[in-house]
Amino acid sequence: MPSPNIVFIMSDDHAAHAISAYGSKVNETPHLDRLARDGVRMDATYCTNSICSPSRASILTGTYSHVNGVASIFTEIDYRIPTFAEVLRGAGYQTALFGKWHLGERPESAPRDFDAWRVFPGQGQYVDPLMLGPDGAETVPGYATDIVTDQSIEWIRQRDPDRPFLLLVHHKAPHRPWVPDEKHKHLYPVGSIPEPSTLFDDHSTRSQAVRGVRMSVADDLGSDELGENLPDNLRGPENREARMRWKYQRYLRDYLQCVQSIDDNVGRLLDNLEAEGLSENTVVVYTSDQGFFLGDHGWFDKRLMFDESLQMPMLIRWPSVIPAGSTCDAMVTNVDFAATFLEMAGLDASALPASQGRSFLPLLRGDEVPDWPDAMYYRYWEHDDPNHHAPAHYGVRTKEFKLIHYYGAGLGVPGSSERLFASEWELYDLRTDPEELVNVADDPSYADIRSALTERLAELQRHYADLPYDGPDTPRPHWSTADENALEASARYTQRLREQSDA
Ligand SMILES: [Ca+2]
Repeated sequence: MPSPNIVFIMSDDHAAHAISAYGSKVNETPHLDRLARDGVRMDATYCTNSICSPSRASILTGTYSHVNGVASIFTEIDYRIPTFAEVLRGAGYQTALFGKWHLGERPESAPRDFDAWRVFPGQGQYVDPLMLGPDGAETVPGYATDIVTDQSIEWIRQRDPDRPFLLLVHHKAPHRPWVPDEKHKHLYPVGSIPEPSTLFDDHSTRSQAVRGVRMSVADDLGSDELGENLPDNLRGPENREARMRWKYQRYLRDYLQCVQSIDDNVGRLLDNLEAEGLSENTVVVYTSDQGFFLGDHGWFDKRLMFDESLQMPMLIRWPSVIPAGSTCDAMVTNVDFAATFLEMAGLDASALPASQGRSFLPLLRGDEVPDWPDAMYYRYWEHDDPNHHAPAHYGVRTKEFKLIHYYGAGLGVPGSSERLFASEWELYDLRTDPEELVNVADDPSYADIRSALTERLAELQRHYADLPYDGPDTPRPHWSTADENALEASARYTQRLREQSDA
């Protein structure tokens, strides 16, 4: 069989629980569901650092943030660590990238290893976006999700049909600010959207570090993001419950309308592959750079290790290899993607020597893999950032438990603050508490389990050559582009937020 084409569609902040194939209670995504019906639904794909740039760097290089140097949104890709796109291109693949990059735009960090590319600077814009390419910058009229799909379809049309291709389709949607396309503005009207069961989570047993995050839908989601001013009668602590509900409906309406454009455009791309006769030997992947809180626990945004943020949706279709309508509940991470794509292309993982991932292609075929890992390691580095104040933490997730250490230090990561928080732990029993509502870290009946998980966490840190936190003098990894640029950007951002809050 000739090497397959790989179409990797990645959206930004699209949680699995906003896809009907994953049992969404809030929306319908018929075209994404086609992928699940014709391929495999991955039920335990996890992000190793739940935030945009770091996830993208981990996917491209098959490495954790402390290896590739992209620990926060203020760091940039460091090409001393090779990418799977580079390896595939070297093996004869045609390569292209359209959409969000978010790993730097300077010559040192701009996309390379692509025969064609057009990307949004930074987070990008939804309407008439500016796009950068090898020949400079240009404003492209239209709606971002349509544009990225148009560019992808056009590139497929003009490719060399005698060689396999890798196409990265990176949507900006549904990242903030949620700006839907006109044609979806009638969907999911205010008042119609079911609320999550944990919308009013009181966080009573959680760490102080988690209680301090500024990601509350009721209290931290601003009118500028919702595009509508909060009525006066919803202000004040006595109106918090009504305010939560009011903001939740508007937040989800806008978010789900943005998702609907992705769904339409995935359908358009699948139809195009069909029309080109490419469906059979093209791997189509749909994922998002991380999950997102959709009012779960009263929050928006991501960063934390709770499942809504940790889980990445992942649907994969490859008709000649993957059984249609299958599901896979083995734990895989975004660090495993690169090795998997190389194996799909018939290449050895040693082609990417820095990779810390393992190919999960055998799992996709439906093979039993007895020694597949039953635990994953997570680390969030962007400590106490000026906007969300999410604490740095690392942890281990198994099928049954999740242990998290909030160690409370920035360790020089661009975008982190210098404030040190007290060391705190959380433990969740996912067997009895799948919604992660009751922290049992200090419950004596869990002492043995906590002890075993602590050892497991240490093992994983040794395995991935990461250092546990051991006080403010803990050695600091190298942060890519080191960077005057990233540090300056971080300082400018902090200053801007200060000015906004003073104003
Ligand atoms: Ca993201």
